[in-house]
Amino acid sequence: MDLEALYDAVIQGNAGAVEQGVRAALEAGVPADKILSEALIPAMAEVGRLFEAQEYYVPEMLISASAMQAGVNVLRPLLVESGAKPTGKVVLGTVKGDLHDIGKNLVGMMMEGAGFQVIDLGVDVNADKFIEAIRDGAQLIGMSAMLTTTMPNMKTIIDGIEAAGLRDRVKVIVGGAPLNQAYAEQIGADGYAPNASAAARLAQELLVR
Ligand code: B12
Repeated sequence: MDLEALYDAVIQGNAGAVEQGVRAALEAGVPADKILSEALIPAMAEVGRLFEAQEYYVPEMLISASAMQAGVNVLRPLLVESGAKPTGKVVLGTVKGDLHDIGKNLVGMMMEGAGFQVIDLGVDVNADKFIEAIRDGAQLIGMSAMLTTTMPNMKTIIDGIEAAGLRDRVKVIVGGAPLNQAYAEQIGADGYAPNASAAARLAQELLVR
């Protein structure tokens, strides 16, 4: 299956075809990051466009998300491959009120691939859980938000970390489709990255230097 057929299979929400297509592409020598960036991720962007155009509704979005996940599961071992000893402890979570986790999961995989120990707090994560993770030794936290309505919760969490007296113990990075560098600065984060590989590079810059 070529990358275009793979793209279509995600949009159609055909998890079996996506899984097979990813395996076939890998066997044909297509690199894992190319399969992600040229088929799976653009397909989800198209699903978002279809949702906005009211051609897709939440169930279709969910079915496409599962299909994408089936492909990502095949790629996972290749993305996290790293012989290195952990270079730092990273804690990730999608912020309170937000259930989108595909992007965060990819960030986790790229971070593991870059040699970090990654602890994933899941979705709908509040300040208390991040604070506990910092007390447990997290050196960097990465927050994800995909909704304009949940973005402000990132600031609430940063404020909570500050109020707990822990802000200078941890680096905070943020990401998700509605965010940008200016917003990250506005809420007092240490950095923003637009995609998973940039997120791993940013974590390295902030921690390993
Ligand atoms: C799949 C999907 C869903 C699935 C999520 C399944 C899952 N397990 O994640 C389901 C069906 C559950 C869903 C529900 C909803 N969704 Co939705 N969803 C999407 C969709 C189509 C794709 C998101 C995705 O996975 N993209 C692919 C990944 C790889 O990209 P990414 O998440 O952006 O992540 C990358 C970067 O952002 C970055 N990154 C991400 N996190 C982090 C974190 C850090 C620290 C860093 C540095 C970087 C980083 O790196 C990632 C990898 O490169 C988007 C459309 C879109 N264009 O994004 C809409 C979208 C986000 N959803 C939307 C909406 C409105 C909803 C609902 C409110 C719909 C409803 N009426 O119920 C609900 C909200 C549920 C909730 N409380 O969270 C809107 C948001 C609009 C807005 N401006 O707020 C969008 C944009 C669709 C649209 N165009 O209208 N959704």
